[in-house]
Amino acid sequence: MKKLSLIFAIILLCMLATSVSSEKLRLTFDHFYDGQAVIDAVHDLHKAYPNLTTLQSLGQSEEGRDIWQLTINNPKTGKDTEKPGIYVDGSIHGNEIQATEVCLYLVWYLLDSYDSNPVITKLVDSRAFYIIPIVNVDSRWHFFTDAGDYNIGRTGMVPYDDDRDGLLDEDGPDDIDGDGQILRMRIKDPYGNWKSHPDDARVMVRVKDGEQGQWTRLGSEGIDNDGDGQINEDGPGYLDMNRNWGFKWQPPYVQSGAGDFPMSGKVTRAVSSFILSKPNICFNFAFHNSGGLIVRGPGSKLAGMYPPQDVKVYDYLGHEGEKILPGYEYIIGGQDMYTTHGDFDEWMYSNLGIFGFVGELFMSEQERYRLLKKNADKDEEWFDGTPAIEKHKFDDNVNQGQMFSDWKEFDHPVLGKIEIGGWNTFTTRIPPLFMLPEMVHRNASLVIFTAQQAPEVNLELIDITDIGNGLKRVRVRAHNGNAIPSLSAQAVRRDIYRKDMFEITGGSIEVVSGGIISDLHMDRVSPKRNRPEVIFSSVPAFGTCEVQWIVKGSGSATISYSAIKAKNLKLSIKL
Ligand SMILES: [Ca+2]
Ligand SMILES: [Ca+2]
Ligand SMILES: [Ca+2]
Ligand SMILES: [Ca+2]
Ligand SMILES: [Zn+2]
Repeated sequence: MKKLSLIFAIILLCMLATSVSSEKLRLTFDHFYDGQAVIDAVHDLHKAYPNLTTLQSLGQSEEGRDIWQLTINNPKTGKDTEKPGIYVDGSIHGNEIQATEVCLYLVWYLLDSYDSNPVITKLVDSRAFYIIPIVNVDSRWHFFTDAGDYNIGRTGMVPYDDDRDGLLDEDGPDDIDGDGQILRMRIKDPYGNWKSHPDDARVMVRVKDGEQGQWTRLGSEGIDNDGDGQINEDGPGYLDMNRNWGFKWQPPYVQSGAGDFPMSGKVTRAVSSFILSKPNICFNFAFHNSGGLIVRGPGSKLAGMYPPQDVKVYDYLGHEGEKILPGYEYIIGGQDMYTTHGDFDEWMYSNLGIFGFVGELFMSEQERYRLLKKNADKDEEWFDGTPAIEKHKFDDNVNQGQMFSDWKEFDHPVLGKIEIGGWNTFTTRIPPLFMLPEMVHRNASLVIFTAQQAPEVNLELIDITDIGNGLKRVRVRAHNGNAIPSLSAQAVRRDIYRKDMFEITGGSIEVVSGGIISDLHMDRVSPKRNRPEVIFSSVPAFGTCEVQWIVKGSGSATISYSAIKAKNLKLSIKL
């Protein structure tokens, strides 16, 4: 009897064990992943899908944290570098936290849908995805552990003397009331520029000329740590990792946060070395917040104009993106927003010829509390696209007051009686949690749509014609039905990569001539002077590249197409 119950117990345990291990990993997006939770999530994903993923640390940050990079590739369908690569990263600005959730969701969604959704299965089998969920690992970590606010923690943790007094990071914001957040300070002042809003005392409105003031705003919560008469003048950092890249980098007096020299940040260097090891990357997404934008370069006039063929690629994907992300706008950074030097995106495109978008996640306009018409007073305090009073009503009635800490009196050691209050840490640039699932899904969908548009080349024989004197003319066509070309026009004009290579080989043939067909119908060919058996070109977006050879001899021959950013192909023919 005892034996029997023992056997039953073992059987039961085995059943339990299998039911646990066969359960699919679920990542939920009803919360933000703090520093350790992100590390756990990428490791769990790798463990749950060991055949489709590789996980590595690219090196350590300034504070010694690993920069985790996860690759999604199915080795059964080829090496990752033999497929078009899509690079996705998040949180190069550490306070722009939801960028990481988009990366995690994308990874989870692709892996979870593999095998069950044929669209995703096909995509994962034919592309390589390179994901770095957190670039600025230090600052995103601090964002969750230290008292912070939505604007703090953009920097890489490289000590920097912002006020040039010889001391590094000696006076940052302080949580002086101990509530775990850095909020705003204000002081009663009849000569101040602000007064309370008549309908909502939490909101301040700028006074009109001649009007009596009520408040002066004093900026972020803090004290004068070093006694120099200024408050919060030299906070932690300031290396802006998205101004530190090596294309037309400008020093800090031109571009604040640029660092001492291009690629001076440990993380910047580690990420760039990784990218240089994957020449198959054809598109990149770098997620930031906020604004609801799909941004392309050029970020500054120094980058010059982008070639029109590449602009067409950007426009096609950008306009589709606007439909995938309702309310988001596709814009040109340097023209429609502000000038940036040394940013990642420009380095990727201008130096490496890799297309890319910056995804500015979340529009504060979504926190509206009004009908679809703009009727707000322009003098009110606004947050991005939303007047503060509307945002308060949204918070009160749609988010049950979780977004704002009401003004409270506080005895400041230097300023005396002040008030501390304002929008909480996880607001303003960051969506309320109930909006997070849709945000991550729609943005991952734009990545997936773009990945589907990676170059996919088909090679076909047009014809083999006997042209007399023992010569045969062989014509082949490479066709790309997708929006991303096999090489960007930037890559071609700057000679960044070896071009796509068409080659004809065969035991008993001699290649007499070869070249790119410039007009198939008019039989126009640009012959190649040397080694005509090898022809270099690229396959445009939604287009074709046709080549021809004149060969002597007969028997079987092979035509091969080899590309850095598209799959290699072979065609066997009989001459
Ligand atoms: Ca200083
Ligand atoms: Ca500093
Ligand atoms: Ca505080
Ligand atoms: Ca100070
Ligand atoms: Zn950013």
